[in-house]
Amino acid sequence: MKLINKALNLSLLRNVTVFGAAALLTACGSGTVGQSDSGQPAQNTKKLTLVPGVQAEPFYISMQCGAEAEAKKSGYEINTQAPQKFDAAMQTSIVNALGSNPPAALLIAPTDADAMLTPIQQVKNRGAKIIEVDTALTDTSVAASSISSDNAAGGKLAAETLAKLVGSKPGSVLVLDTIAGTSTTNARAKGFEEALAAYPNLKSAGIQFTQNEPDQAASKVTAAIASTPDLVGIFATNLNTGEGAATGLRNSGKVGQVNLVGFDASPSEVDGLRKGEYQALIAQDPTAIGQQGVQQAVAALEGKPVTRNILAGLHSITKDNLDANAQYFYKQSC
Ligand code: T6T
Repeated sequence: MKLINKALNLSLLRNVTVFGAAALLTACGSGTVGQSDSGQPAQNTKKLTLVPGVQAEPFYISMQCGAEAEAKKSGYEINTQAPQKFDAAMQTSIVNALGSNPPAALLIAPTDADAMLTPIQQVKNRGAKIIEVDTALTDTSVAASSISSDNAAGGKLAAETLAKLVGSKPGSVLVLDTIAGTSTTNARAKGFEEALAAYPNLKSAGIQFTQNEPDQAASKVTAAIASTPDLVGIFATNLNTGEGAATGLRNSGKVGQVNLVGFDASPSEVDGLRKGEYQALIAQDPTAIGQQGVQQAVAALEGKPVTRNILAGLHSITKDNLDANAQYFYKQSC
């Protein structure tokens, strides 16, 4: 099956431009000695911190690689502090610890669109610029800029891709989401379900949450196969749900019989696509998200124009165009 490789190249969602206040550095004056007017320690004016959603995951590793390369180019330092799990309480501890010594800018992938508001706002109150990378807060007044994939469009692209794979065969389709409150995967699931309505032969078997745990995704797939004999497709909204779904299909002996469309392009997913466990992947461009995040942080700090919303590219990858899309495979190290 030939699928259109739909590249939504880095484009501007809305051309809303804000001019960041010039970073005025004063060692004394009305503020505390040794602090900039923004409230940060003066020695931190070239320091950026990246707080991803979770540690040691290829999506965020690729983002970190992009951010580090861009920071080096711009003469900034960046350090990364990632929670052990994709968990708002764990991420809050990391963000709270920045409070007494805030970086000039915090690049963050909020693990919960609402629960992360207070800790992030507190870092902002201490003078740091806030840049959202990948996920976002519901409250759009906090970040100077947000860089992400167009996740609703990604969900729609996944539905179109799955519909082409299934053809005219009637059947049910299951969506595996991560955690309620994750802005990205929730938007993908919603975009998928809305687009599915255009295909009368495909019936939704609902959206199941997996807590971003591959094991939970695997057991949801095994259960769905047992309870839904006409299951023809699964949309896994991120790499953990995808990796779990592939395990579930293997355990049930249904590889290749139930179409699996995954999101992301981790080494394990790419390997699974090669082996026929997945029929398609929607790859994001986390390296570009990291690069753009740093560019926007630097612009905000240097009083240059900042773009409020930036969309990164999405790429539909199948076995047929796998090698041509190798540049979008996620990395395990920089
Ligand atoms: O899909 C990415 C990311 O975009 C999402 O917000 C959370 O999950 C991933 O990190 C992949 O596991």
